[in-house]
Amino acid sequence: MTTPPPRWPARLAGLVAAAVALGVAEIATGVAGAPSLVASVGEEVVDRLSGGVVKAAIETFGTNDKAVLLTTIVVVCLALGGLVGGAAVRRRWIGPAAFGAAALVGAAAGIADPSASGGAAVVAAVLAFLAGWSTLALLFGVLTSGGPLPVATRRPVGGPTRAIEAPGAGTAGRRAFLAWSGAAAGFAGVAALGGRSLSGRPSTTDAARSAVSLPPVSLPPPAAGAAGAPTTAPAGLDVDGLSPFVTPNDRFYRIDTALVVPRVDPASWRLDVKGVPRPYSLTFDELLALPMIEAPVTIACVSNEVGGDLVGTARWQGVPLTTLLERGGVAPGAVPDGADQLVGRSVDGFTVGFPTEAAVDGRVAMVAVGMNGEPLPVNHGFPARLIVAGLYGYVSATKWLRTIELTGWDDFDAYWIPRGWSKEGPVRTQSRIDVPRQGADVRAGTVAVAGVAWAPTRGIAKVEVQVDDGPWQEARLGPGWGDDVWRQWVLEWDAAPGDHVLRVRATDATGQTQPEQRRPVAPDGATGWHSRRVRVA
Ligand SMILES: Nc1nc2c(c(=O)[nH]1)N[C@H]1C(S)=C(S)[C@@H](COP(=O)(O)O)O[C@H]1N2
Ligand SMILES: [Mo]
Repeated sequence: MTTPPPRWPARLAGLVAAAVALGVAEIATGVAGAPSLVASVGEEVVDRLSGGVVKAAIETFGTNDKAVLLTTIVVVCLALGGLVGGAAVRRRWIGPAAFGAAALVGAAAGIADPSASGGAAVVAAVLAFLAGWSTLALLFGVLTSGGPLPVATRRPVGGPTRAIEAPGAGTAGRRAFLAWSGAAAGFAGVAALGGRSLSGRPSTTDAARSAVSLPPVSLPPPAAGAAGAPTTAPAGLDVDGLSPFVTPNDRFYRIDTALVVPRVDPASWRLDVKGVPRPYSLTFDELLALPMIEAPVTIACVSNEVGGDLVGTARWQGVPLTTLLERGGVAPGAVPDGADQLVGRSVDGFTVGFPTEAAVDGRVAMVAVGMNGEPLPVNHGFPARLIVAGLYGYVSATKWLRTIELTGWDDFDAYWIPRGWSKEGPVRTQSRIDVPRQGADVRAGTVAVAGVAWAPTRGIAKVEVQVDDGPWQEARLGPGWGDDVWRQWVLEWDAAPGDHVLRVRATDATGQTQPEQRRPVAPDGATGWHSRRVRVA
């Protein structure tokens, strides 16, 4: 007679087997230098979720959205493993079937993931399947017999669907089971950590990036927008806590759908220029050999909330889009018939689309290879990305650029458009208070209220601050560096004791003042005045 065991040991066995499978997948992808299967599954999840959910995740978790998603996937896998273990007690086939199905999902996600290697994903999935299944069998064996390899004579006679006995040898059996489970879990942890640290080792991309030396800039910045912009940044305002005038690369905001940053080898990379009269392709060296501009531009994310920090300013170096289009036979300044949309596609399949007009109307619009005097950081699009002044990143700023293509406005909708975001994405005028911080306690007397305001391509004409219900007072603007670049601003406030609300609003150089009405980031950028509450003592 066989007594069905309590389900809990079996569930624990399933959970541990799932952990071992995940650990083996990590070590296999790590050795191959390929992205984790968990990350590839995450990429699929991101692509399948509605844009609203993705944006909500970005808003809720900020730059931690990726970590939260990956952790969730791991926890779900472990929980499913537990359920599978519980169910497999009576129906043994459920174990291999479930691990096989999970391996198929992982392999399929790896094959579909442009930044993964399909071969490595399949090998990792097969190894994970074998590891998960055999761990489950081993732990069930211990549960049955008190040993990993059930002794034949102790095996109960029964069909293939016979249930496992309760831990055979009472306390000793339970102890053996827990010991084996602990060992397997420890192995899983070591494998996962090992796999992760292997995959974090410096890649050929990092080496190739350090070997790049940016050529000297040969063209003057375009006349419009950056008019009169000096090449070196003017010194910004010196106020404690105020955003630096030029954002250092390692402090620049990062937004993208990539769970694993694409690591592009510049030696095999090509930029394809399509939809022009004479389509062509450039190597990275050929791109670097073309005449370049350097221009400071403030870029912003459409998901930037009022007062948010998804905005930054850098000196971008690159080849003007006009140069690249003319090389393909487009007449200078012209928008060819039926080619009024420029689409930028990345190596990982992300796309943007914006009016071709914006590429040729004289604003800063380039395939950038340099950011603040360095080759593009990997996180910001190495080896090349698009930068177009005055357009939100989701319609213009393709990182890890692979192709630019002219097409019709109605012939293609880029990544975020079917996910509910506006097809056109001009950057709205916004202003932000950096100091004092929200809820800050400040001492009565003179207090510097300071922040930044931006209206790329239009320029900032005026920034005003209101204290409580008082009159709007004009702030002093920091140095200008062309109309594409934000302005720092500061107001010396004579703060009286009590609770106060500070508000800011900017007016762009066309005379438009930011509207007071609060509107959410979707579908085309937030509106409203940023405010801060402070306590003066
Ligand atoms: N390949 C790729 N490029 C991309 C994105 C992306 O998801 N994938 N996101 C865009 C968005 S929404 C923004 S706001 C900018 C952000 O650029 P940054 O990360 O360099 O600040 O990149 C753009 N380029
Ligand atoms: Mo964005």
